[in-house]
Amino acid sequence: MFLLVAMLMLASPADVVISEIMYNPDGTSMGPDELMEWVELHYGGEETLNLRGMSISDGTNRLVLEDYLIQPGDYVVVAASAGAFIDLYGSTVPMVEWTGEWTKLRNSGDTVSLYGPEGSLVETVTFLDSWGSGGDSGSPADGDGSTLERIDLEGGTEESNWASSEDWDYRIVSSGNPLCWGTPGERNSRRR
Ligand SMILES: [Ca+2]
Ligand SMILES: [Ca+2]
Repeated sequence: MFLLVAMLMLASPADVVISEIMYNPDGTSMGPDELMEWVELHYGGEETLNLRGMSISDGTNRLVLEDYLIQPGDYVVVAASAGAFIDLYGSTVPMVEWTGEWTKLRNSGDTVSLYGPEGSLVETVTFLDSWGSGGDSGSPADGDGSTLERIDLEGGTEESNWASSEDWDYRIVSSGNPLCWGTPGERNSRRR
């Protein structure tokens, strides 16, 4: 019984989810894909977790997360370029460092897989550039500055659980851009 309780209290990489994806940044207002792509993770566990050794892959490239203690309920950003990200979003967004090769995310759609430190698959998101379009012809997440946001963080990775991010007012004011570049490090605008 003690062992069972102890196991339940362990922080688990399985409680980390991919919560937001910037796969096709707006080249005009943000910058090129190779600098401005990013992925946000959310941790739904109940004990502090070190993300070290967890990895993200698109099936070709793999990046491995460095030491980062994430608290229950928190978000953290994995950015293609930390410097470019901070230039655009500021330095207050929580970010985790990584080694390896950035998982260049195809703008036509791609697969993003999250792995535990032992290499076990946590989850896979296979998105298309039509996701988040809400039935319209084009999705704001496909190059217009929005991200793909996971609506229900405890829900699945299927299309119906993702939407394009909505505007953030202060960014509209400060940047003059009609879109917001997502909600990195924060609760998703489309979260349910
Ligand atoms: Ca891309
Ligand atoms: Ca977010």
